[in-house]
Amino acid sequence: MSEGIANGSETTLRASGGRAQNQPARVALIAGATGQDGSYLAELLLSNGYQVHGIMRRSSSFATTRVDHLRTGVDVEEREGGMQLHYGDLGDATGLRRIIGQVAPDEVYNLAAQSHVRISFDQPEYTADVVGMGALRLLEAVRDHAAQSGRAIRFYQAGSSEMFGRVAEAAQHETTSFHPRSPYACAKAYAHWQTVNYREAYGMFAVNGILFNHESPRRAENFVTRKITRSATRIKLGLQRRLALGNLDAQRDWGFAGDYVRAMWLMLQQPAPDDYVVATGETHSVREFLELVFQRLSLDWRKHVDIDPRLMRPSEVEFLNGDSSKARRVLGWKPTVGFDQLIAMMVDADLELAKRERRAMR
Ligand code: NDP
Ligand code: GDR
Repeated sequence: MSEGIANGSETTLRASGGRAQNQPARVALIAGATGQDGSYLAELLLSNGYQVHGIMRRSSSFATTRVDHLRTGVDVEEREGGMQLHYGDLGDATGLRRIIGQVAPDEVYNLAAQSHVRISFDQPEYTADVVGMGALRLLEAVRDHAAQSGRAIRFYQAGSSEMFGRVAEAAQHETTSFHPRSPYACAKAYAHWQTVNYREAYGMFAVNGILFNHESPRRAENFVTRKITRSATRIKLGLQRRLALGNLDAQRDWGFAGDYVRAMWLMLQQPAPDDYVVATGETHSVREFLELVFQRLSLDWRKHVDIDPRLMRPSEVEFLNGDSSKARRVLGWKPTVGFDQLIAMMVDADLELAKRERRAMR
Protein backbone atom coordinates (compact mmCIF):
# COMPACT_ATOMS: atom_id res chain seq x y z
CA MET A 1 0.00 0.00 0.00
CA SER A 2 1.41 3.39 -0.90
CA GLU A 3 2.09 5.93 1.81
CA GLY A 4 -0.73 8.14 2.89
CA ILE A 5 -3.68 5.96 1.92
CA ALA A 6 -6.76 7.16 3.70
CA ASN A 7 -8.98 5.08 5.90
CA GLY A 8 -12.23 4.75 3.97
CA SER A 9 -14.34 4.69 7.13
CA GLU A 10 -12.99 8.00 8.37
CA THR A 11 -15.71 10.51 9.11
CA THR A 12 -15.64 14.22 8.91
CA LEU A 13 -16.82 16.43 11.71
CA ARG A 14 -17.40 19.26 9.34
CA ALA A 15 -20.92 19.51 8.02
CA SER A 16 -20.49 20.53 4.43
CA GLY A 17 -21.83 20.17 0.93
CA GLY A 18 -25.29 19.56 2.39
CA ARG A 19 -24.22 16.45 4.38
CA ALA A 20 -25.03 15.87 8.01
CA GLN A 21 -22.26 15.68 10.60
CA ASN A 22 -20.51 12.31 11.03
CA GLN A 23 -21.45 11.15 7.55
CA PRO A 24 -18.46 9.65 5.72
CA ALA A 25 -16.48 12.35 3.95
CA ARG A 26 -16.75 12.25 0.19
CA VAL A 27 -13.49 11.20 -1.42
CA ALA A 28 -12.00 13.10 -4.33
CA LEU A 29 -9.01 12.18 -6.48
CA ILE A 30 -7.29 14.91 -8.49
CA ALA A 31 -4.96 14.00 -11.36
CA GLY A 32 -2.80 17.08 -11.91
CA ALA A 33 -3.03 18.06 -8.24
CA THR A 34 0.30 19.92 -8.26
CA GLY A 35 -0.73 22.31 -11.06
CA GLN A 36 -2.38 25.72 -10.87
CA ASP A 37 -5.96 24.41 -10.96
CA GLY A 38 -5.19 21.33 -8.87
CA SER A 39 -4.02 23.52 -6.00
CA TYR A 40 -7.14 25.72 -6.01
CA LEU A 41 -9.44 22.72 -6.44
CA ALA A 42 -7.79 20.87 -3.55
CA GLU A 43 -8.31 23.92 -1.33
CA LEU A 44 -11.97 24.13 -2.32
CA LEU A 45 -12.64 20.42 -1.77
CA LEU A 46 -10.87 20.37 1.57
CA SER A 47 -12.88 23.38 2.72
CA ASN A 48 -16.02 21.49 1.60
CA GLY A 49 -15.12 18.60 3.92
CA TYR A 50 -13.81 16.18 1.28
CA GLN A 51 -11.04 13.69 1.84
CA VAL A 52 -8.69 14.73 -0.96
CA HIS A 53 -6.09 12.65 -2.79
CA GLY A 54 -3.81 13.88 -5.54
CA ILE A 55 -1.65 12.27 -8.17
CA MET A 56 1.87 13.66 -8.59
CA ARG A 57 4.57 12.74 -11.07
CA ARG A 58 7.95 11.60 -9.96
CA SER A 59 10.48 14.31 -10.65
CA SER A 60 14.16 14.81 -9.79
CA SER A 61 13.25 18.18 -8.33
CA PHE A 62 10.24 18.91 -6.16
CA ALA A 63 7.16 20.11 -8.04
CA THR A 64 4.82 20.49 -5.07
CA THR A 65 5.30 24.16 -4.16
CA ARG A 66 1.68 25.03 -5.00
CA VAL A 67 0.30 22.40 -2.62
CA ASP A 68 2.90 22.08 0.13
CA HIS A 69 0.59 24.00 2.47
CA LEU A 70 -2.08 21.30 1.92
CA ARG A 71 -0.05 18.12 1.96
CA THR A 72 -0.13 15.14 4.22
CA GLY A 73 1.41 11.72 3.67
CA VAL A 74 4.25 10.73 1.28
CA ASP A 75 7.27 11.72 3.30
CA VAL A 76 5.65 14.66 5.01
CA GLU A 77 4.38 14.86 8.51
CA GLU A 78 0.80 13.59 8.87
CA ARG A 79 -1.52 16.55 9.08
CA GLU A 80 -5.20 16.32 9.66
CA GLY A 81 -7.43 17.57 6.88
CA GLY A 82 -4.71 17.78 4.24
CA MET A 83 -4.35 16.35 0.74
CA GLN A 84 -2.60 13.01 0.36
CA LEU A 85 -0.37 12.70 -2.69
CA HIS A 86 0.29 9.46 -4.56
CA TYR A 87 2.96 8.90 -7.18
CA GLY A 88 1.36 8.26 -10.54
CA ASP A 89 1.46 9.25 -14.20
CA LEU A 90 -1.18 9.45 -16.90
CA GLY A 91 1.16 7.37 -19.06
CA ASP A 92 0.96 4.48 -16.59
CA ALA A 93 -2.44 2.76 -16.61
CA THR A 94 -1.44 0.13 -14.06
CA GLY A 95 -0.47 2.76 -11.53
CA LEU A 96 -3.66 4.74 -12.11
CA ARG A 97 -5.75 1.62 -11.53
CA ARG A 98 -3.86 0.86 -8.32
CA ILE A 99 -4.40 4.38 -6.98
CA ILE A 100 -8.11 4.35 -7.83
CA GLY A 101 -8.48 0.93 -6.18
CA GLN A 102 -6.78 2.16 -3.01
CA VAL A 103 -8.43 5.57 -2.80
CA ALA A 104 -11.95 4.44 -3.82
CA PRO A 105 -12.97 7.94 -4.93
CA ASP A 106 -16.48 9.33 -5.30
CA GLU A 107 -15.23 12.03 -7.67
CA VAL A 108 -12.27 11.99 -10.06
CA TYR A 109 -10.97 15.23 -11.59
CA ASN A 110 -8.68 14.83 -14.59
CA LEU A 111 -6.64 18.03 -14.64
CA ALA A 112 -3.35 16.38 -15.61
CA ALA A 113 -1.86 17.53 -18.90
CA GLN A 114 1.12 18.73 -20.85
CA SER A 115 -0.83 21.97 -20.91
CA HIS A 116 1.45 24.30 -22.89
CA VAL A 117 0.10 24.89 -26.39
CA ARG A 118 3.34 26.02 -28.07
CA ILE A 119 5.38 23.23 -26.47
CA SER A 120 2.84 20.74 -27.86
CA PHE A 121 4.23 21.57 -31.32
CA ASP A 122 7.66 20.43 -30.07
CA GLN A 123 6.26 17.32 -28.37
CA PRO A 124 3.15 16.30 -30.33
CA GLU A 125 3.35 12.58 -29.65
CA TYR A 126 3.99 12.98 -25.93
CA THR A 127 1.20 15.55 -25.68
CA ALA A 128 -1.24 13.24 -27.46
CA ASP A 129 -0.28 10.42 -25.13
CA VAL A 130 -0.70 12.33 -21.87
CA VAL A 131 -3.60 14.60 -22.82
CA GLY A 132 -5.55 12.25 -25.10
CA MET A 133 -4.65 8.68 -24.13
CA GLY A 134 -4.13 9.72 -20.50
CA ALA A 135 -7.78 10.75 -20.23
CA LEU A 136 -8.80 7.43 -21.80
CA ARG A 137 -6.64 5.47 -19.33
CA LEU A 138 -8.28 7.26 -16.45
CA LEU A 139 -11.79 6.75 -17.86
CA GLU A 140 -11.13 3.03 -18.27
CA ALA A 141 -9.75 2.73 -14.74
CA VAL A 142 -12.79 4.56 -13.34
CA ARG A 143 -15.22 2.44 -15.36
CA ASP A 144 -13.66 -0.84 -14.20
CA HIS A 145 -13.43 0.23 -10.58
CA ALA A 146 -17.05 1.39 -10.60
CA ALA A 147 -18.17 -1.95 -12.08
CA GLN A 148 -16.12 -4.02 -9.63
CA SER A 149 -16.95 -2.04 -6.51
CA GLY A 150 -20.54 -1.13 -7.36
CA ARG A 151 -19.71 2.52 -6.55
CA ALA A 152 -20.95 5.40 -8.64
CA ILE A 153 -17.93 7.54 -9.54
CA ARG A 154 -18.25 11.00 -11.06
CA PHE A 155 -15.61 12.06 -13.57
CA TYR A 156 -14.54 15.56 -14.62
CA GLN A 157 -12.49 16.12 -17.78
CA ALA A 158 -10.57 19.39 -18.11
CA GLY A 159 -11.55 20.50 -21.59
CA SER A 160 -10.25 23.65 -23.21
CA SER A 161 -11.41 26.59 -25.31
CA GLU A 162 -8.40 25.76 -27.50
CA MET A 163 -10.64 23.08 -29.05
CA PHE A 164 -12.63 25.88 -30.74
CA GLY A 165 -9.39 27.01 -32.40
CA ARG A 166 -10.27 28.79 -35.62
CA VAL A 167 -13.61 29.81 -34.21
CA ALA A 168 -16.85 29.05 -36.02
CA GLU A 169 -18.90 31.61 -34.04
CA ALA A 170 -18.18 34.99 -32.47
CA ALA A 171 -19.06 33.70 -28.98
CA GLN A 172 -18.28 30.04 -28.40
CA HIS A 173 -20.70 27.83 -26.50
CA GLU A 174 -21.19 24.12 -25.82
CA THR A 175 -22.38 23.24 -29.33
CA THR A 176 -19.97 25.43 -31.31
CA SER A 177 -17.96 23.13 -33.57
CA PHE A 178 -14.31 22.41 -32.82
CA HIS A 179 -11.44 23.35 -35.12
CA PRO A 180 -8.32 22.59 -33.08
CA ARG A 181 -5.10 24.39 -34.10
CA SER A 182 -2.39 22.56 -32.15
CA PRO A 183 -1.37 19.05 -31.10
CA TYR A 184 -2.57 20.01 -27.61
CA ALA A 185 -6.01 21.06 -28.83
CA CYS A 186 -6.37 17.94 -31.02
CA ALA A 187 -5.57 15.77 -27.99
CA LYS A 188 -8.08 17.69 -25.84
CA ALA A 189 -10.75 17.20 -28.51
CA TYR A 190 -10.06 13.45 -28.43
CA ALA A 191 -10.39 13.41 -24.63
CA HIS A 192 -13.58 15.46 -24.88
CA TRP A 193 -15.28 12.98 -27.21
CA GLN A 194 -14.08 9.97 -25.22
CA THR A 195 -15.69 11.53 -22.14
CA VAL A 196 -18.96 12.09 -24.02
CA ASN A 197 -18.82 8.52 -25.30
CA TYR A 198 -18.25 6.99 -21.83
CA ARG A 199 -21.32 8.90 -20.69
CA GLU A 200 -23.40 7.62 -23.60
CA ALA A 201 -22.02 4.09 -23.87
CA TYR A 202 -21.75 3.15 -20.20
CA GLY A 203 -24.05 5.63 -18.50
CA MET A 204 -21.11 7.08 -16.56
CA PHE A 205 -21.44 10.43 -14.80
CA ALA A 206 -18.70 11.95 -16.96
CA VAL A 207 -18.60 15.67 -17.76
CA ASN A 208 -16.48 18.04 -19.82
CA GLY A 209 -15.74 21.50 -18.55
CA ILE A 210 -14.78 23.59 -21.58
CA LEU A 211 -12.80 26.21 -19.75
CA PHE A 212 -11.43 29.39 -21.25
CA ASN A 213 -8.05 30.76 -20.12
CA HIS A 214 -7.80 31.23 -16.38
CA GLU A 215 -4.87 32.68 -14.56
CA SER A 216 -3.60 33.47 -11.07
CA PRO A 217 -0.40 34.18 -9.15
CA ARG A 218 0.09 30.38 -9.27
CA ARG A 219 0.12 30.25 -13.08
CA ALA A 220 3.30 28.66 -14.48
CA GLU A 221 5.76 31.33 -15.61
CA ASN A 222 5.79 30.34 -19.29
CA PHE A 223 2.13 31.26 -19.95
CA VAL A 224 1.81 34.75 -21.34
CA THR A 225 -0.02 36.47 -18.44
CA ARG A 226 2.35 35.26 -15.75
CA LYS A 227 5.37 35.74 -18.00
CA ILE A 228 4.35 39.38 -18.35
CA THR A 229 3.57 40.03 -14.65
CA ARG A 230 6.70 38.21 -13.49
CA SER A 231 9.00 39.99 -15.96
CA ALA A 232 7.44 43.45 -15.57
CA THR A 233 7.79 43.35 -11.79
CA ARG A 234 11.40 42.15 -12.07
CA ILE A 235 12.09 44.94 -14.57
CA LYS A 236 10.55 47.42 -12.12
CA LEU A 237 13.00 46.32 -9.42
CA GLY A 238 16.01 46.23 -11.74
CA LEU A 239 16.30 42.43 -11.70
CA GLN A 240 15.69 42.04 -15.45
CA ARG A 241 15.98 44.34 -18.48
CA ARG A 242 14.08 42.85 -21.40
CA LEU A 243 10.96 40.76 -22.01
CA ALA A 244 10.63 38.63 -25.18
CA LEU A 245 7.13 37.93 -26.43
CA GLY A 246 5.45 36.46 -29.52
CA ASN A 247 2.05 37.37 -30.95
CA LEU A 248 0.63 40.43 -29.17
CA ASP A 249 -2.52 40.48 -31.32
CA ALA A 250 -3.96 37.21 -29.97
CA GLN A 251 -7.16 37.77 -28.00
CA ARG A 252 -8.28 35.71 -25.04
CA ASP A 253 -11.15 35.51 -22.57
CA TRP A 254 -9.17 35.55 -19.31
CA GLY A 255 -10.61 34.74 -15.87
CA PHE A 256 -9.35 33.84 -12.40
CA ALA A 257 -8.50 30.17 -11.72
CA GLY A 258 -10.06 30.25 -8.23
CA ASP A 259 -13.44 30.99 -9.82
CA TYR A 260 -13.07 28.26 -12.44
CA VAL A 261 -12.41 25.36 -10.04
CA ARG A 262 -15.73 26.20 -8.37
CA ALA A 263 -17.43 25.51 -11.71
CA MET A 264 -15.66 22.13 -11.94
CA TRP A 265 -17.00 21.09 -8.56
CA LEU A 266 -20.50 22.37 -9.34
CA MET A 267 -20.59 20.27 -12.54
CA LEU A 268 -20.12 17.11 -10.48
CA GLN A 269 -22.89 18.06 -8.01
CA GLN A 270 -25.65 18.17 -10.66
CA PRO A 271 -28.40 15.55 -10.90
CA ALA A 272 -27.29 14.61 -14.45
CA PRO A 273 -23.97 14.80 -16.28
CA ASP A 274 -23.53 17.45 -18.98
CA ASP A 275 -20.87 19.65 -20.59
CA TYR A 276 -20.40 23.34 -19.78
CA VAL A 277 -18.47 26.30 -21.12
CA VAL A 278 -16.85 28.40 -18.38
CA ALA A 279 -15.72 31.90 -19.34
CA THR A 280 -16.04 35.56 -18.41
CA GLY A 281 -17.46 36.64 -21.78
CA GLU A 282 -14.88 39.48 -21.94
CA THR A 283 -12.06 39.38 -24.46
CA HIS A 284 -8.76 41.29 -24.43
CA SER A 285 -5.60 41.15 -26.50
CA VAL A 286 -2.16 40.18 -25.19
CA ARG A 287 -1.15 43.79 -26.00
CA GLU A 288 -3.89 45.16 -23.72
CA PHE A 289 -2.80 42.85 -20.91
CA LEU A 290 0.79 43.99 -21.40
CA GLU A 291 -0.16 47.68 -21.42
CA LEU A 292 -2.21 47.44 -18.23
CA VAL A 293 0.48 45.52 -16.34
CA PHE A 294 3.23 47.99 -17.24
CA GLN A 295 0.90 50.92 -16.56
CA ARG A 296 0.21 49.60 -13.06
CA LEU A 297 3.97 49.66 -12.47
CA SER A 298 4.35 53.13 -14.08
CA LEU A 299 6.49 51.68 -16.87
CA ASP A 300 6.30 52.01 -20.67
CA TRP A 301 6.20 48.50 -22.13
CA ARG A 302 7.56 49.71 -25.50
CA LYS A 303 10.92 50.42 -23.86
CA HIS A 304 11.30 46.86 -22.56
CA VAL A 305 9.59 44.37 -24.89
CA ASP A 306 11.17 42.53 -27.83
CA ILE A 307 9.16 40.51 -30.32
CA ASP A 308 10.80 37.12 -30.83
CA PRO A 309 9.53 35.19 -33.86
CA ARG A 310 10.53 31.92 -32.17
CA LEU A 311 7.64 32.48 -29.76
CA MET A 312 5.07 32.52 -32.59
CA ARG A 313 3.08 29.32 -33.13
CA PRO A 314 2.92 27.42 -36.45
CA SER A 315 -0.86 27.82 -36.28
CA GLU A 316 -2.41 30.28 -33.86
CA VAL A 317 -5.77 30.69 -32.12
CA GLU A 318 -6.38 34.37 -32.83
CA PHE A 319 -9.58 35.03 -30.91
CA LEU A 320 -11.61 33.44 -28.14
CA ASN A 321 -14.75 34.66 -26.41
CA GLY A 322 -16.81 32.31 -24.25
CA ASP A 323 -20.56 32.21 -23.87
CA SER A 324 -21.03 30.67 -20.42
CA SER A 325 -24.77 31.36 -20.16
CA LYS A 326 -25.53 27.66 -19.61
CA ALA A 327 -23.12 27.40 -16.66
CA ARG A 328 -24.57 30.61 -15.21
CA ARG A 329 -28.14 29.39 -15.60
CA VAL A 330 -27.78 25.72 -14.59
CA LEU A 331 -24.85 25.78 -12.17
CA GLY A 332 -25.54 29.24 -10.76
CA TRP A 333 -21.87 30.00 -11.52
CA LYS A 334 -20.42 33.42 -12.27
CA PRO A 335 -16.93 34.87 -12.09
CA THR A 336 -16.09 37.04 -9.07
CA VAL A 337 -12.81 38.49 -10.37
CA GLY A 338 -12.75 40.85 -13.36
CA PHE A 339 -9.91 41.55 -15.79
CA ASP A 340 -8.50 44.59 -13.93
CA GLN A 341 -8.70 42.79 -10.59
CA LEU A 342 -6.93 39.76 -12.03
CA ILE A 343 -4.11 41.96 -13.28
CA ALA A 344 -3.86 43.74 -9.92
CA MET A 345 -3.76 40.41 -8.07
CA MET A 346 -1.04 38.97 -10.30
CA VAL A 347 1.10 42.12 -10.41
CA ASP A 348 0.92 42.63 -6.64
CA ALA A 349 1.84 38.99 -5.92
CA ASP A 350 4.76 39.09 -8.37
CA LEU A 351 5.99 42.41 -6.99
CA GLU A 352 6.22 40.79 -3.55
CA LEU A 353 8.04 37.83 -5.08
CA ALA A 354 10.51 40.12 -6.86
CA LYS A 355 11.14 42.03 -3.63
CA ARG A 356 11.94 38.76 -1.83
CA GLU A 357 14.24 37.83 -4.70
CA ARG A 358 16.04 41.18 -4.43
CA ARG A 359 16.41 40.84 -0.65
CA ALA A 360 17.88 37.34 -1.08
CA MET A 361 20.48 38.74 -3.50
CA ARG A 362 21.73 41.31 -1.02
P1 NDP B 1 -0.80 23.03 -15.16
O1 NDP B 1 0.12 22.85 -16.30
O2 NDP B 1 -0.53 24.08 -14.13
O3 NDP B 1 -0.96 21.64 -14.37
C1 NDP B 1 -0.95 20.43 -15.04
C2 NDP B 1 -0.84 19.30 -14.04
O4 NDP B 1 -0.73 18.06 -14.73
C3 NDP B 1 0.40 19.38 -13.13
O5 NDP B 1 0.07 18.89 -11.86
C4 NDP B 1 1.36 18.43 -13.82
O6 NDP B 1 2.34 17.92 -12.97
C5 NDP B 1 0.39 17.34 -14.23
N1 NDP B 1 0.91 16.45 -15.25
C6 NDP B 1 1.53 16.75 -16.40
N2 NDP B 1 1.86 15.64 -17.08
C7 NDP B 1 1.43 14.60 -16.33
C8 NDP B 1 1.49 13.20 -16.47
N3 NDP B 1 2.08 12.63 -17.52
N4 NDP B 1 0.95 12.43 -15.49
C9 NDP B 1 0.38 12.98 -14.41
N5 NDP B 1 0.31 14.31 -14.22
C10 NDP B 1 0.82 15.10 -15.16
O7 NDP B 1 -2.25 23.24 -15.79
P2 NDP B 1 -3.52 24.04 -15.20
O8 NDP B 1 -3.63 23.76 -13.77
O9 NDP B 1 -3.49 25.43 -15.70
O10 NDP B 1 -4.69 23.33 -15.99
C11 NDP B 1 -5.36 22.17 -15.47
C12 NDP B 1 -5.99 21.41 -16.62
O11 NDP B 1 -6.95 22.24 -17.27
C13 NDP B 1 -5.04 20.96 -17.72
O12 NDP B 1 -5.54 19.73 -18.22
C14 NDP B 1 -5.17 22.03 -18.78
O13 NDP B 1 -4.84 21.50 -20.04
C15 NDP B 1 -6.63 22.37 -18.66
N6 NDP B 1 -7.01 23.72 -19.01
C16 NDP B 1 -6.39 24.79 -18.43
C17 NDP B 1 -6.80 26.07 -18.70
C18 NDP B 1 -6.13 27.26 -18.10
O14 NDP B 1 -6.34 28.36 -18.61
N7 NDP B 1 -5.37 27.11 -17.03
C19 NDP B 1 -7.95 26.32 -19.60
C20 NDP B 1 -8.55 25.11 -20.13
C21 NDP B 1 -8.08 23.87 -19.83
P3 NDP B 1 3.71 18.76 -12.66
O15 NDP B 1 3.30 19.77 -11.60
O16 NDP B 1 4.64 17.71 -12.19
O17 NDP B 1 4.10 19.43 -13.95
P1 GDR C 1 -2.91 29.53 -24.37
O1 GDR C 1 -2.09 30.35 -23.28
O2 GDR C 1 -2.07 29.10 -25.50
O3 GDR C 1 -4.13 30.34 -24.68
O4 GDR C 1 -3.29 28.20 -23.55
P2 GDR C 1 -0.71 31.13 -23.38
O5 GDR C 1 -0.67 32.03 -22.21
O6 GDR C 1 0.44 30.21 -23.59
O7 GDR C 1 -0.88 31.99 -24.74
C1 GDR C 1 -1.90 32.95 -24.90
C2 GDR C 1 -1.62 33.76 -26.15
O8 GDR C 1 -0.48 34.59 -25.92
C3 GDR C 1 0.35 34.53 -27.07
N1 GDR C 1 1.74 34.83 -26.69
C4 GDR C 1 2.51 34.10 -25.89
N2 GDR C 1 2.27 32.95 -25.20
C5 GDR C 1 3.28 32.45 -24.44
N3 GDR C 1 3.06 31.35 -23.71
N4 GDR C 1 4.49 33.05 -24.35
C6 GDR C 1 4.78 34.19 -25.03
O9 GDR C 1 5.89 34.71 -24.93
C7 GDR C 1 3.75 34.74 -25.83
N5 GDR C 1 3.67 35.87 -26.60
C8 GDR C 1 2.43 35.91 -27.10
C9 GDR C 1 0.17 33.11 -27.59
O10 GDR C 1 0.61 33.01 -28.94
C10 GDR C 1 -1.31 32.91 -27.38
O11 GDR C 1 -2.03 33.40 -28.48
C11 GDR C 1 -3.71 28.26 -22.20
C12 GDR C 1 -3.24 26.98 -21.52
O12 GDR C 1 -3.54 27.08 -20.15
C13 GDR C 1 -3.96 25.78 -22.09
O13 GDR C 1 -3.63 24.62 -21.33
C14 GDR C 1 -5.47 26.03 -22.02
O14 GDR C 1 -6.17 24.95 -22.56
C15 GDR C 1 -5.83 27.33 -22.75
O15 GDR C 1 -5.11 28.39 -22.14
C16 GDR C 1 -7.31 27.63 -22.65
